[in-house]
Amino acid sequence: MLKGKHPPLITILSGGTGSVKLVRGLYNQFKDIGVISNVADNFWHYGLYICPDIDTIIYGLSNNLDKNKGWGFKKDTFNFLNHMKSLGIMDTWFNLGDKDLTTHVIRTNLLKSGKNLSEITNILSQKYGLPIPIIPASDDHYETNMLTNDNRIMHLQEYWIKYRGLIPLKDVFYKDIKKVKPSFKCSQILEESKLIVIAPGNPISSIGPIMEIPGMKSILHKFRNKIVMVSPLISNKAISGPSENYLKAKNIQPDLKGVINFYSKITTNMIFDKVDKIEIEEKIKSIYPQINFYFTDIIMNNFKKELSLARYIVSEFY
Ligand code: FO1
Repeated sequence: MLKGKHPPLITILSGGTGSVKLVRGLYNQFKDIGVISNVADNFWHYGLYICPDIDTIIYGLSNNLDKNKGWGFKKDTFNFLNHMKSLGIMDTWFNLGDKDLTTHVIRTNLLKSGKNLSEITNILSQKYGLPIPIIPASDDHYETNMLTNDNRIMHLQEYWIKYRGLIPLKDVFYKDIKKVKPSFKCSQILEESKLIVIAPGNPISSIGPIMEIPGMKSILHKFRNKIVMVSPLISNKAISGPSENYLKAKNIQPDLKGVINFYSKITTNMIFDKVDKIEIEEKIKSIYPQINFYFTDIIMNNFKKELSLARYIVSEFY
């Protein structure tokens, strides 16, 4: 059974540091929400299972997120990592804070005791006082991998953090996704929700891995009239992060039209920034007659703006 009221009214597909702002805006004024989190950025590090997107949501909604970085625990210390660095035996490119480390130790131990990721996420989010369902898109492990121009394959985290996203890319793919199923709660909450919001996360590394789970696109297509996508781009540029780079690597036009096309099979409602109204209405709208376009201020660079975008979504679509 899902936690909270039944059914949750709004479910957000979320991943990465951009999504949490909208999730926080909705949570803070409209508690009855659920979150489906990307899991393809999960990875094993020092023998620990790390789920950055799930943790960003748990920390973000419980007011424990380091808001400057957009990830990790606020005011965390790095004693463990610094000592690791001083020993010089293992890689230390992934910045694990001491409090954050607790989450990964607990999660890894619970996984080893036989619990699945949905159960563990539920235990952690309850401990952080969150009364809403935070649901991994899948309980199975699969991962976003990058194929570089010089034919190296590496995990997204290694590409983005160790190599700072600077190596030219040939492709991005979701390793092992064919073996993966949506988590039980994920399918259930999509069915029950009145509104599904696609957060302004990276289409390739945050939302794409959810959409590409076998069976997921047809579920989303069925619910396309109750789905609304919030654009990750403004004026053809990513609000933050490497969206354009990853879109190019997937041969998707790295601009508004590319994003509209990417999401056009699974939603009929898209929200863009006001500054893009003229371009979309004059050049793109007629190509996608099935899409309803909405325009508002979508930059969430402070808490007030997170709330006001959330309020706009609730007032237009609920
Ligand atoms: N992002 C960074 O750019 N550098 C880091 O060292 C880093 C550490 C880290 C630790 C825990 C965590 O939950 C997230 C962390 N992130 C870091 C963010 C993470 O790489 C991305 O936000 C997501 O994976 C994007 O989906």
